[in-house]
Amino acid sequence: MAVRHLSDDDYLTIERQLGAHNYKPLDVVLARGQGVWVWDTAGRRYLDCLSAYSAVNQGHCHPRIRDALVEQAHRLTLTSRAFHNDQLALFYEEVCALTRSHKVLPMNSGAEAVESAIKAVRKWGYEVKGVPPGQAEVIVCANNFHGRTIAIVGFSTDPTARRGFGPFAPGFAAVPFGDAEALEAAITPNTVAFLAEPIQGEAGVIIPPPGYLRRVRDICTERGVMLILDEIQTGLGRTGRLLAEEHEGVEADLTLIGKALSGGFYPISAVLSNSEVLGVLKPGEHGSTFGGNPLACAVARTALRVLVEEGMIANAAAMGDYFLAQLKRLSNPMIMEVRGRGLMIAVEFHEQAGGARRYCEALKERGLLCKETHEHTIRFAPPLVITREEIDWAMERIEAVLTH
Ligand code: IF1
Repeated sequence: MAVRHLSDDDYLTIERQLGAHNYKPLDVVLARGQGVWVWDTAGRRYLDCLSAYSAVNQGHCHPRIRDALVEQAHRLTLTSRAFHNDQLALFYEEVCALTRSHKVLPMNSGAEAVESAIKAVRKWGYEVKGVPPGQAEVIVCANNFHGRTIAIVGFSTDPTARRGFGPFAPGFAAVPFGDAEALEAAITPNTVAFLAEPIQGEAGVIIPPPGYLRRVRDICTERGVMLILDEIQTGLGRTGRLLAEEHEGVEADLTLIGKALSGGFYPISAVLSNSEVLGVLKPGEHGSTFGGNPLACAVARTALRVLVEEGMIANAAAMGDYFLAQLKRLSNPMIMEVRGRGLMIAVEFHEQAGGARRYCEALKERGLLCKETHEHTIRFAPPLVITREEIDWAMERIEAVLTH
């Protein structure tokens, strides 16, 4: 599509006039991406330390995924699920083999995968566990982030995510993240599932105590409660393992993936089931126009393949350790904590530092793009293809900004 050459101000003015103001982006207009690098309309280069919130784990415009998209786009893009197509079964086979899953429900956005999992466990609760109709409960964590739909923001504990959007769906209770005993105490005979992120992303890369997920797994097994792990941000290599649950050696009953499932080329998400929960869904009870479409499946198959074949997961582990070690050496009394796992890293500042946004703006001026979360924390999450030299390049700029 030919690009009309507007000035950056023109782009921002049009967005301000015609777009809903539901974001406050950094003032940079990007035009091109390749690997860890993106370029703005003036040709200035930036190292992307957000990866579109972990949707571009494979690096921007990965050539093999692009070719898969283009090749499939010449053949067949969408049939609806009223008919079969020649990509869906192959996607099922490959994603199940890779994640040791038994069944898959393909959707489009992460929130849709979360909503689909909630529908499935509720139905499982009524039909298999014997929960009285309409009484199913799902336990979630305080400071969760699982998407922006009404049901999901209804169980958010963030006032900004909830304000003005009620009334909300009943049947949810929140417990502190990282506290397995609180989960155990909150379970009732009507509890059908516990939904959690293995590491809370939006909350600021909150890593639970060692053994927490192991304990949660055991509690859910003992009490007949389905464990749903939302790996939409932590999954697909981000934390240095294919799935973050692997760090604790646990297997969820339902695992949610999205974002990097397409390497940033196309919306596709999936509910992966290690138990027969997805078996309760019968024809006509759930669906989506684009869910499981051949273009999404062709892209996802290649996105998963390059993740594994090009050693991106091991690279995320090695480069994450290196990046974290460099960041921990920063000397600035305003830094409260540097934490992370793999290439999911955060630097949290004391409130007196005046907020993380100004650091992000200063880093942007030096060619590094990152995003603050909840005022005082900067997230560093570059594509998993980053090299040691590129981290050193980033550290020069981070040191110049974060130690003054
Ligand atoms: C925004 C946050 C990150 C997610 C987890 C489900 C979803 C997300 C763990 C829903 C999506 C995105 C949404 C995007 C910004 C980004 C985000 F800041 F919002 F919270 F990554 F931390 N589970 N996260 O992180 O997936 O429906 O968006 O495909 O809404 O601003 P989605």
